[in-house]
Amino acid sequence: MSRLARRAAAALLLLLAASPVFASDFSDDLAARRQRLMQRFGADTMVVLLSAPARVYSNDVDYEYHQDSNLYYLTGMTQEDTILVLMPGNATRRELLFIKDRNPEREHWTGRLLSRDDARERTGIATVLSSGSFEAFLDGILGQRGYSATIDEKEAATFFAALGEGRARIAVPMDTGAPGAPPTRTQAFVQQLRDRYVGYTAIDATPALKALRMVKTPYELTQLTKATDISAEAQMAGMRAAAPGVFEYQVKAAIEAVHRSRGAVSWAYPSIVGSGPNATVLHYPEDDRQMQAGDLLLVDAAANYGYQASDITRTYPVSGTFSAVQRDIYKIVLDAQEQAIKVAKPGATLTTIHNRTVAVLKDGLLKLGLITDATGPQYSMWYTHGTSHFIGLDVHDVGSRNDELKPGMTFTIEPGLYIRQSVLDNLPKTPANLELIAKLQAAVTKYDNIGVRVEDSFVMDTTGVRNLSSAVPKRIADIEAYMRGRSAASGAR
Ligand SMILES: [Mn+2]
Repeated sequence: MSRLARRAAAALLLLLAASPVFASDFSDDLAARRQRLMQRFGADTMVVLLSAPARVYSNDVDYEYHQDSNLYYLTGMTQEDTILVLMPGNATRRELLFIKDRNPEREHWTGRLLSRDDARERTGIATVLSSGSFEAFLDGILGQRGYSATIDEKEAATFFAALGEGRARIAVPMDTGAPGAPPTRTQAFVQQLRDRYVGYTAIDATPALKALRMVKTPYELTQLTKATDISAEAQMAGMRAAAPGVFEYQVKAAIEAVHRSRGAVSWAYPSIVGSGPNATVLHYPEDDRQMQAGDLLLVDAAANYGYQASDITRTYPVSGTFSAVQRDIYKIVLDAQEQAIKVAKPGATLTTIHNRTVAVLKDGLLKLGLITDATGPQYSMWYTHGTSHFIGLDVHDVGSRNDELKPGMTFTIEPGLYIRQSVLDNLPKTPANLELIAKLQAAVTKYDNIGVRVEDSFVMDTTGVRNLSSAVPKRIADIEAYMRGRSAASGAR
C-alpha cells in the first residue's frame, strides 16, 4: 500500500470509529437506560452518580474492586474514580463522564486504564472528561457560569434558569450507610453540595433507578441467562465432586473452577457449601468439614457473569441416596417451591409467593409432628427466611416484596427447612412452651440437623415464570439418578 493509500485508510478508520457503526449491543443498551432515566427526571434536574470506593483487604492490598451497581447500570464502567453526570435539559451534551487520567507509570503497577476513546466506546457517552476536573465542573455549573467550552451558557440554559429560580434539582442515589459509620462517599458529596451551593434541592435518585433496574432489558436477560447456565453447570460439577470423605472446600473448588473457566467475573456471593449439621446454617461461611456417608449437602452457589448475579441452591445426599427422614423433609420443601411457582404470575408479589410456600410448609411440618398448630407462627422455628428476592446486578437486587411482578423481572423462589434441637432448647421455658417442647421433641430428635433448601432463578414472562436454572436435577429421583451416573462415570468411590 502506498503511503497516501495508507493515510487514506487510516483516515477512513478514524471516521468509522467516530460513527455509531461500532456501537455494541451493550453500549446501545446503556444509552437507552440513561435516556429512560433522564425522561423520569426532566430538564430541571442534574443526576450525579459516583463510583464505589476501593476497599482495603489488609495493609496495602485491596479487595477485588467491584463497581457501584447504579453506576455500572448506566455506564458499564468497572474503573474506580468514575463519575456520571446527566443533564437532561442541556441542548446537546446531556451526558458527561469523568474518568481517571491515564498514567503510564501507575499503569505499569496496577494495569491499563481506559483512555477517553475507550470509555466513549464502552459507554456510548461522547463527552469524557478527567475526574480531576469534576470539582471545577461543579463550580462552573452550579455557579451558572458553565464549564470551559464543554458546557457553555447556551448549552445549559435550561438548568441555569432552574438554578436561578431556585427550582433546580440534583438527583443522587442517597444511601443511608451503617449507623455510626463514617459518611459514605455519596453522603459526603451531598454535604459538600449543601456547604457550597444554593438554588437547588438534593433529591434521591434511588426510586427512579430502582424502577428501571427492576425490569431487566433483553441485554440483561441474556447476561443473566448466561450467568445461570454457568451456575447450573457448576452446581452439577459440585454434585459430581461430592462424596463421603471429600471436604466441603473440594466441592466449593469444583464449583468455582467452572465459574471462572467459563468466563464469570467471580461468584455472585460467597459460595455456601454446608454438609451435615452445617446445612442448617443459612450463610455457612466455612468449608472445612469432611463429609460423612449419610450426610446431606446444601450448596447455595452461583456465578456473576457480566455483572449479573444468578442464585441457585441444591441439597443432595453425598452418598447418592436420600435416607427416609431426609426424604420426608426434602419432599415438603420441593413441594413448597413447586406450588409457589404456580402462583408466580404477573400481578402477584413476592409476598404472594412467600405465603404460598408457608402454607405448604406448615401442612408438611404438621404431618411430621414438627409443629402442633398450622394456623400460627410455629412454622417459623424451622423456616427462618423469606422465600424470594430479586436478582440482577446485585444478588439481592433492588425491589420490594410488595412490588407487583411484571414481565422482565427476575427473582428467586427458595423455600427451606432447617431442623435444629437448639431451637427448642432456646425457647423461653414458659408452661405453654414446655408443653409444646414435650409434644415436638420426638420429631425434632428424628429430624435433627437436617437442612434443606431448594432455589432456582426465574424470569417473569407474560403468563408466568420461566425457570432459568432448571438444568440442575431437583426431584429426588433425578438427583439420585444423577449421583449414580457420577459414580459410574468416575469409577467406584
Ligand atoms: Mn437466594
